[in-house]
Amino acid sequence: MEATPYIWMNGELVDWDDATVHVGAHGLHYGSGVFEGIRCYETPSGPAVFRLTDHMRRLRTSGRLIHMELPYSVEELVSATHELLSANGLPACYVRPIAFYGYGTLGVPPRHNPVCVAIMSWPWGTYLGAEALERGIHCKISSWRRVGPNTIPHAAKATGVYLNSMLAVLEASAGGYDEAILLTEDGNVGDGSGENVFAVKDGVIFTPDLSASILPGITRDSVLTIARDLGYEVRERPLIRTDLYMADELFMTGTAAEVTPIRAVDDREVGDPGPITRAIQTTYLEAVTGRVDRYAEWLEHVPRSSPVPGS
Ligand code: PPE
Repeated sequence: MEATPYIWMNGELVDWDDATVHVGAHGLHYGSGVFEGIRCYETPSGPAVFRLTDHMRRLRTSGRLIHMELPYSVEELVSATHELLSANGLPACYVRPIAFYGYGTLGVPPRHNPVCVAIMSWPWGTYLGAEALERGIHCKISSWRRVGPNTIPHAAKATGVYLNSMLAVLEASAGGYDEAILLTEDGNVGDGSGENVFAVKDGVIFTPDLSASILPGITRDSVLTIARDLGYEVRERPLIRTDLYMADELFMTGTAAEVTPIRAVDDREVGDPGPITRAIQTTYLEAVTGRVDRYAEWLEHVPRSSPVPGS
């Protein structure tokens, strides 16, 4: 990862190298944290963060789901992000807020552990390789099940949940695949290791509904709006693995992955990205880069000048 000048940490900007944590931090031992993945894009009217407020809302919701009250409001987190991005001065970047139980007592229940909050930003290119957006990727149904709703709240973007994703994606890449798709405990299609999954059949777009232990993706939500605006029928309902095998088109969505076509699942070829995938991908990429007026409200522009510490 490429270092940038500053990280926002517990209310102030600190130098990248100074944003450190004690090894006794609760979050390190028990995965008791929540985080976000957000992208800031270069637009004709300057850098803009895609749905920043919605991401910060989800961060606080994730916290509540694991009994963690964040010490900053959504508005404070939004302005902290603005402060960081104008100090780092990158035209486009990935933004990673994280909140976790810090150093205090050690033991499973966090009793005297402060809630630490940090926001990092750094350049992050395509998530699944340079060709992924253009040509599509090969996926493998994982032998690991996605965490169930009665295991860890699946709507929480919690750090500990990503051990589940890590096992799945390592298994997929060891088998020569680009990405894993995890089924839910009851055998329906869940999420990729870091994406939501969509299938197209006979012109209709399908995606698992929110009860299917998926993360309520903000890209998913944006894509559902875009798809309906483009005139497509969208159905949120349970999908099984053979729905993926028999789909006309498949794609994944996520902040990092954007709209990534899938060309095969379990070596069953879906083929080159189809017209619906392409239309949605094109509109999404135009929306995030400020080239469609209709979605201008999704873009939260970074104020041009904020004081930079020490200057
Ligand atoms: N499901 C999972 C499991 C997931 O991690 C993500 C985001 C999504 C769906 C899509 O959510 P959204 O970004 O709101 O559309 N994964 C983030 C983390 C990636 C990482 O490797 O770290 C992301 O895309 O930023």
